[in-house]
Amino acid sequence: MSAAKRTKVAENHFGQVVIGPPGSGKTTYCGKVYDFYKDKLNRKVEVVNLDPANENMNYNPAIDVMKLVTVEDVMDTLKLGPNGALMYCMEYLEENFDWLLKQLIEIKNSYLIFDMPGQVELYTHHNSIKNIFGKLEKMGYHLCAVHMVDSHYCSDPSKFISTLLLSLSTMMQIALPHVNVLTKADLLKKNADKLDFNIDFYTDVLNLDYLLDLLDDAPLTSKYKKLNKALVDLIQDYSLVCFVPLDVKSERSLLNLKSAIDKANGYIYGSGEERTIQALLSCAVGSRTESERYDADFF
Ligand SMILES: Nc1nc2c(ncn2[C@@H]2O[C@H](COP(=O)(O)OP(=O)(O)O)[C@@H](O)[C@H]2O)c(=O)[nH]1
Ligand SMILES: [Mg+2]
Repeated sequence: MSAAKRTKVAENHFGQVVIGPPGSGKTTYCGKVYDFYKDKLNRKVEVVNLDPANENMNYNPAIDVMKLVTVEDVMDTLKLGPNGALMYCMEYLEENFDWLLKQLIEIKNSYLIFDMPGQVELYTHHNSIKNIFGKLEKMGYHLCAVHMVDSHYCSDPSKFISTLLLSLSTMMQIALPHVNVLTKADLLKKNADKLDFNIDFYTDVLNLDYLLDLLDDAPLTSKYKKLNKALVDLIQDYSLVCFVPLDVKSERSLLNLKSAIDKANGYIYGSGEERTIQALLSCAVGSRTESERYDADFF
C-alpha cells in the first residue's frame, strides 16, 4: 500500500510554499527565513527544496528533490529544453509523491518551508504543484502559498498590471491560503522618487483607476483603452490582490511577513514564541507591540 493511502491524517503540520517567477528572490528568502525563524523565534523549522534546478541553496535542505530528479539529467536523457525538462520533473515528482511524503513524515514537529522552481506556468495552469500540495492539505498539512514578485514591476504601469493578473491567476490555480509579496523592497524604497505613485498604492491595490489613466496615455497601451479598462475592472472585481513588501535583509520586514503568513494558515505558536515576537517587536519599534502597527511602519 502506498504511503499516501496509509497516512490518514498527519499531525498538524504547518508550512509555507514559496512560489513565483525566476529571480524574484525565493531561494534567498528561504535561507534567510530559516535562520530568522530558528535563531530569533526559536521555531523548529526545516527547508524542503523542490526546485530540480536549484543552484544557489543558501540553506541545508532536509529534503532535496535533486536527489530524485534534476533538470540537467532530464535534458540530457530525454533531449528536452530547460522548460520542458522542468515540467517533466514536476510531473515526475507528482508521480513519486510517496518519495516526498515518506520523508515529510519523518520530519516531526517542524515548520516547513518549501523552496519552489520559478517557471510561471507551474502556478498558472500546470497541475502538478497544485495536486501535490492539494494532497498534503488533505492529510492535515496547513500550508500557505507565499507568492513572490519582484517590486521592479512597479516601475511601469503595464508591467504592474501583468503582475496583478499573474498574482490573481496564481491564487485561483494554487487554491491555498495565499500571501502576495513584493520582493526587493529595499530597492523599491531607494527608487521611490521614480515611481508614479506612493508605495502603498502598489501594496494596497485599492484604486486602479489612476493606473488606467497612465495606461491610456502610454504609447504601447494607449490604443487598448477598452482592454485596459476590462483588465483593471477584473482585478478590482475580485478584490483579492494586495502585497506585503519584503526586504530580506530587514528583520522587521521578515517579521511583518511572518505575521501575514501565520494569520493565513492559522499557525499555532509554540510555547514562548508569542513572547519572543513581542520582545522583537518592542525592540524594533519602541513602545509599539502590535504587528498591525508594525506593518504600517515598514516604510
Ligand atoms: N536588493 C535585494 N536583492 C534581493 C532580495 N532578495 C533577493 N535578492 C536578489 O535577487 C536575486 C535572485 O534571488 P534568488 O533567491 O536566487 O531568486 P529565485 O530565482 O526566485 O530563487 C539574487 O541576486 C538575490 O541576491 C532583496 O530583498 N533585496
Ligand atoms: Mg531559487
